[in-house]
Amino acid sequence: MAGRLLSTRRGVAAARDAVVLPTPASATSGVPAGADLGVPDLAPYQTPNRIFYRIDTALVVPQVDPGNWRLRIYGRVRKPVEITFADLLARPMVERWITLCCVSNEVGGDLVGNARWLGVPVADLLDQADPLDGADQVLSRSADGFTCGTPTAVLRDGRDALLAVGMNGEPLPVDHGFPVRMVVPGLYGYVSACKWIVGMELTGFDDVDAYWVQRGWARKGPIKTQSRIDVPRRGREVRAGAVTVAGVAWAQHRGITSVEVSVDQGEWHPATLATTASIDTWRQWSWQWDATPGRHTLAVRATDAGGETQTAQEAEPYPDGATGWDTIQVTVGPG
Ligand SMILES: Nc1nc2c(c(=O)[nH]1)N[C@H]1C(S)=C(S)[C@@H](COP(=O)(O)O)O[C@H]1N2
Ligand SMILES: [Mo]
Repeated sequence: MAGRLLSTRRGVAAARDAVVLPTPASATSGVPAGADLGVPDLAPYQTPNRIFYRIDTALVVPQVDPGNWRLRIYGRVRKPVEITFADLLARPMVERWITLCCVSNEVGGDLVGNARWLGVPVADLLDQADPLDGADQVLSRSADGFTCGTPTAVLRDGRDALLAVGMNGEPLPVDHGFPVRMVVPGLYGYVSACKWIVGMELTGFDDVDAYWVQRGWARKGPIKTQSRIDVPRRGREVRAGAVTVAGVAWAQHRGITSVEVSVDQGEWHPATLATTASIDTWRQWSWQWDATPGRHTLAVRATDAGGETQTAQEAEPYPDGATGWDTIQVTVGPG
């Protein structure tokens, strides 16, 4: 049994190594000029695969052989679809920068990352299946039994919802869903980012609850606007004088329009925003602080393109995402 598991793992790793990713019909650039401020300890614009956060309900990472992989689109559709991995790779691919985040991320937490994904637009596959009216939920099924429920309308509203096969220029890492996963800008992972996906059932939100919804999390999971202070690092002492304060802010598919910092509950100072590939990713920000000796509290808040500023009201991640301002204590020593 253990021997078979090991050989399966080797087989899937070898199959992954053999995948040749197609050239996208619609490509994106590398890290855009000005998107990465290069501040030490600030999360890089592009999160490398090896440090990208992971959330799995499965105790053992599923090993899915792309040679046997099938995606079935079924349920309330006029034309059920079944495609192989080769079929999927032969379809026109798009490449996009998309920031993924977890609903269980605490304010200031690190369950968020930004990658360049390569994949097939979900909308094209749904069009082919031709959903029936009233099929308002796409229930994605993973090879490990996990399910995600995504609003059908969101998948068809023109955003870059992808069935991804590539992450940061390589085939999806096994841990991140090889051979195929879904990625949807603007929704938390638990309602959209199904890894090791093998099925998409068109159904209704009233008919079936997905995995985390059965455990009390919200049916719909649009992401909340968030911002985080990365620099100075928590607990780090700095010298009086010019101190760089920096972090990231995200409001996928709405976009971040401003970030502000406040010292000791004083006035809000506008931070400088880095550039970004699109409204579907986080943005780095920085602010120059003229720090005076003593203990200080720094807080950050972001405003999205809808004009909504993050609320100060603190909420737990459960059941639909944390709110509140990331706040850190900094000790400033003599200059
Ligand atoms: N099969 C499967 N897909 C899954 C999950 C899971 O546990 N199993 N977790 C979801 C959650 S809660 C999130 S936030 C994202 C995380 O994706 P990552 O592990 O690649 O960062 O995957 C989603 N897709
Ligand atoms: Mo998540």
